[in-house]
Amino acid sequence: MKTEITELLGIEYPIIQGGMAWVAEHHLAAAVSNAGGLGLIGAASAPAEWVRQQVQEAKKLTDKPFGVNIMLMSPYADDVAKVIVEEGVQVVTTGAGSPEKYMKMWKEAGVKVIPVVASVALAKRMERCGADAVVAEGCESGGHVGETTTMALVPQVVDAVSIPVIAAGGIADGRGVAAAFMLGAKGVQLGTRFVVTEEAVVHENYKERILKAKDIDTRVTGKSAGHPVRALRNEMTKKYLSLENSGATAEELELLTLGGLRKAVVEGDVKNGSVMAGQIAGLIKEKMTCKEVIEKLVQEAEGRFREFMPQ
Ligand code: TUI
Repeated sequence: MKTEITELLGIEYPIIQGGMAWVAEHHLAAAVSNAGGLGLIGAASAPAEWVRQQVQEAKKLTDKPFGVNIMLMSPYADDVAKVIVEEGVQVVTTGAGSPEKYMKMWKEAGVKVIPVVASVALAKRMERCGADAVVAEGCESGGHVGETTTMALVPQVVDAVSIPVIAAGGIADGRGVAAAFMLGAKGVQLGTRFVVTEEAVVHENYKERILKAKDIDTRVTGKSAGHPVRALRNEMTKKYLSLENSGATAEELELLTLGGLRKAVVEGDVKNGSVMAGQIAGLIKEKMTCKEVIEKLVQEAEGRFREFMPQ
């Protein structure tokens, strides 16, 4: 499975682990990188010094390339952007905004920059300002989502840019990987699948909730506030959506979600917390190691390719 993405990043398989807030810390990132994919540390809304420490810890666990995801709505984004350069991080991915203002600094330092985009327009802007690749993330994903599905978004982004495109959203097995390649992607990014791994430092209740999830179990809250977030349905999403439908203020709604992801990931409160997960959660039936996940993805995808293209 050699592609422009394995070449660009110096990794064995074109499989990237999503930079999930609270979930993607150094143990998970190092495990994915050691298994031949690209692990990411999710900076989320954490202070820059936490990110620095995570990068230093990951370096102790792996000598393979790994990256950091910056959530651009974070109040600490400017400082995290500098830590990336100071710590010699090889790859940065960005989410929930445009990283244009950091591009010059990162490119001068030789950092590979891969913005996550949910539209063709942003993908084109990112190519123009020097991005090395983009992640086209469909709205099947967990967390902060755009409008368009992976199936519709990926080929449109592929046609609009010349840099390699990585597909994300709705992928959790080798069939999804093969399908993404058929759409023109040169790599895949998976989030939810990597939450349910031995190495993910996530409360067992969260992993169990994903294992029990069915196809129709996710909900999107926050559309009215302009920050749509996909999570597994529970007491929180129920209350949120009924308040949102009755025209509650942004402040009232925020009270319901404040610290919600931490509550679910760290405390295991999967009733009142925010159990962010993608629509593919229903496909995930067992906890595995990151190495097992990656080996299975590759084996299944190669099986699909052989079946349809026997030569
Ligand atoms: O960023 C993500 N997923 C995330 S971030 C996150 S942390 C959070 N927690 C609570 C509330 C909100 C966020 C959880 N999940 N994925 C990448 C992504 N980026 N998806 C969509 C976008 C996006 C959307 C609009 C990127 C850019 C954009 O507009 C930028 C512009 O300037 O046009």
